[in-house]
Parts: sequence; C-alpha cells; structure tokens
Amino acid sequence: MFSRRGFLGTAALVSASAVSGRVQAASIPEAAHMDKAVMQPPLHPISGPDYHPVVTLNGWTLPFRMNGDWKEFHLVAEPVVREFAEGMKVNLWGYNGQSPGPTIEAVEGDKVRIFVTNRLPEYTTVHWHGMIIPSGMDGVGGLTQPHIEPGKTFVYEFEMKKSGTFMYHPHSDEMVQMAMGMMGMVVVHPRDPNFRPVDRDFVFVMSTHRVDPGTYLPRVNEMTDFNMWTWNARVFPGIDPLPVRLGDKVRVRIGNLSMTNHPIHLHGHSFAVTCTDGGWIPESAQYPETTTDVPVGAVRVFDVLADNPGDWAFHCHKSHHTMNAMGHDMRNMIGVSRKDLAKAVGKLAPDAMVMGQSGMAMGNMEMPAPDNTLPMMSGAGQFGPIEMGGMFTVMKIREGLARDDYRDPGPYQFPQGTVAYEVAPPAAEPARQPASPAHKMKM
Ligand SMILES: [Cu+2]
Repeated sequence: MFSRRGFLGTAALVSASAVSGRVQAASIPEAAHMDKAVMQPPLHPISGPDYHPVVTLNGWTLPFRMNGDWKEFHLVAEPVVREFAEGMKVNLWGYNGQSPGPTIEAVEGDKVRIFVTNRLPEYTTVHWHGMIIPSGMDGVGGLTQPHIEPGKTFVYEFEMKKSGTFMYHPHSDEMVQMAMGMMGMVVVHPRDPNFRPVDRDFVFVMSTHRVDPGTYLPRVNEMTDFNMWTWNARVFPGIDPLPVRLGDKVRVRIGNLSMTNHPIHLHGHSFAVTCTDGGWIPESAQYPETTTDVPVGAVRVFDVLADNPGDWAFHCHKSHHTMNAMGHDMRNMIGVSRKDLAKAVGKLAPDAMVMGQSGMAMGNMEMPAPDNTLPMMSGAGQFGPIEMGGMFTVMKIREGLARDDYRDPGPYQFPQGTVAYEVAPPAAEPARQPASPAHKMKM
C-alpha cells in the first residue's frame, strides 16, 4: 500500500486551488513511495475529469494533487531494490521506491506539472516518449535542458494533447540508466469516456537485464546476451496474473524499453492492436491476431473480448525469453549416449554432470545454484511443474468476478470432460504403416 506520505499526496491537497505564499514556499508535492512489487488496486480519480483507471502488473499509479487547474506529480529518481521473483532481489535505479517507476495517469487536455527530484549519484533527465509536448519539455539532456544534477529538482509542465499510452525514461547516460531499470509508463485517458471504453485495463513495460548468477547488480554494458527477461521488472512465477471477468472487454498496454523485440502471444483468443505510442488505430485498419510484435522503443495496445473462460498462457513467444538465468553456449546433447559421454568427460573432469541427452525438462530436478539465483524455469500448476520463467504469466478468465477485483482467483476449475486425458496404453507399439498411394496428395 501507499505510505502515509503518499496518501496525503492524493487526499489532503486536492483543493489547493488558491496558491498562497505558504503553498508557494512548500510548493513541491510530497512524493508517494511504494515498498512492494505487488499490483495495487486501480486508483480512481477523486478530482479532475473522470476516467476508468488502469492497473499496472506488479506496480502502481502515482497519486497526484490539483493545484489550481494543474495536476501535480512528483517523481523521485533513486536507487531501489527490486524483487524479480521470490528468491531474487536486484539493486536497480528507479523511481519512488520501485523499478519501473509508477504509472502516471491523466486525461486528454489536462495540464500537468511533474516534479523530478534526483537522488541518484549521477545526473539524469526524464524524456516523455511519444507525447506531443513543447521541445523544451522533451527531457533530452544537453539538447533541450541541462541535466538534473544529484540533489536537484526540475519541473516539467505541459498539456496532455492526445490520449494514448506512452513511456518515460532518462535521456541522460541512458545506456546505464535504462539497464539499471529507469523507466515507467504514462496513460492518457480520452476526454470522452465513451471513446473505446473497456472493463479492465492492464499496463506494463518490458525490460531486459544481465544479472549473473549469485550477483545483485545488472551488468550495464551487456548488449545482447541478457538472462533476465522482465515484465515490469518481474519474471515468472513472480509476474502477477491478469484476473478477468468472463465477458469483460480487456485492454493490455505493453511498452518495450528492452534491447530487442518481443512477440507477445495470448492463448485462447484473438485480439486487435488498437493503439500504439503514436496514437489510436482506426477500426478500419485493425485486424485479428494472436501474437503481436512489440518493437524496441514502442508501445502496442491490444483489446480483447474475454469470452473464453480458463487459465490462458500469456507470454513472449521467443522461447529463450520464457527462461530465467541460463547459459546460451551449451551444446545440444539430445541423442548422445550418456554412458559413453560420461566416461569420456569423467576422465577430464571427474565431478562433471552430463545432462540433456533426452532434452532438458527439469520438472523433477533441482540444480544447486548460488544465492540470489532463480531456477531457469519454475512455477507450479495444478497438473505439475510449469516449465517457464521470464516473460510469462496467465490471463485468468472467470465468471462472476466483481468489478475492480484484481485478486488472483486461483487455478481454473475445469468443467468435467474438458481436459486432455490419457488413454489406456496399447499392449504393443501401435502399428504404423507407410502412407498408401491413396493418401498421397492429388495434384
Ligand atoms: Cu521476448
């Protein structure tokens, strides 16, 4: 939950429309702070125009205060400790206690004033990716503003000219600062609440990190060989499920500030990409998909009608991105005789373990690992191990969830007779025969 300081930020200051000298003297709003990597309930607006708020996977929305007709937010750039999943914590840089930073929500036409305080050991800026704003508010250090030195607070002021889904991140030593986790999402709701409304609205940003087993700090110079593929700086089984009520219209907003593209796939449904960080896609240009590629430095938003109850995998389709820390330079041992190989390897390295001769399924295997290291794949389902890590979670579509109830509804109760099942084994290997000419394709 929010700290007490955070609550004051939302509630106590909402009527500060008259700017007195005293308010001026204390004009920087309090900065809310989050101490957990758990999805917080949607933050309904208590002032300004109404909207249906988003929820952030393993995250939260930054509270604001009204000051006259300005919406005021306060971001604090600072070192944070982020739990990627139970059993692994990483020292990152982020905002207001977590990485990624909180989601900023506003409404088309809002005037916003965003205070940014730098508590990092080096300078920073904030760039508002995709937003149509004056050049001097664009946050490119050196080009459009001086860098924000440690200990300083800068203010960004602009109007939210268009609705949509955007991102924020530094444009100041950005290779280091983004590898350290400095990023967040901005959602600008349409002024007209009847424009493409949905019942549930999820948002997250993807990042990648190289955190060697047993260590606590990303290697910021890594360019390609990452081992932590995260949604909102979490990996499976640490990523929140997406609980959805059967029949809900669902929106999922996905930002990508990693170093590669991610083809994001949802099972059991087809969806349409309805918005990018460039704006809303006209209905006439939408088409059905089950996977959408999210390029680097881009946002893809899809809308889906959740009309198929169940537990539906939702993941990046690059299979290495649904794994946690692993080496990528192992040889393929499938089909290699373990006996012969173990004998040969044993001469050279008596303690070596020969693995992988029948694949690498790990369901019943525990590998010793250093502290602060997650298994390559883990997670428990009602039928056994879920051999996934990284960018994987589950959309849980259920009948009868309450509006705005985002609690994990638990495993799906499959109706009888709807689960794939085993048949009695045949006495002998089933007979097989070559395809007869009659089976050959007619040309
Ligand atoms: Cu991926």
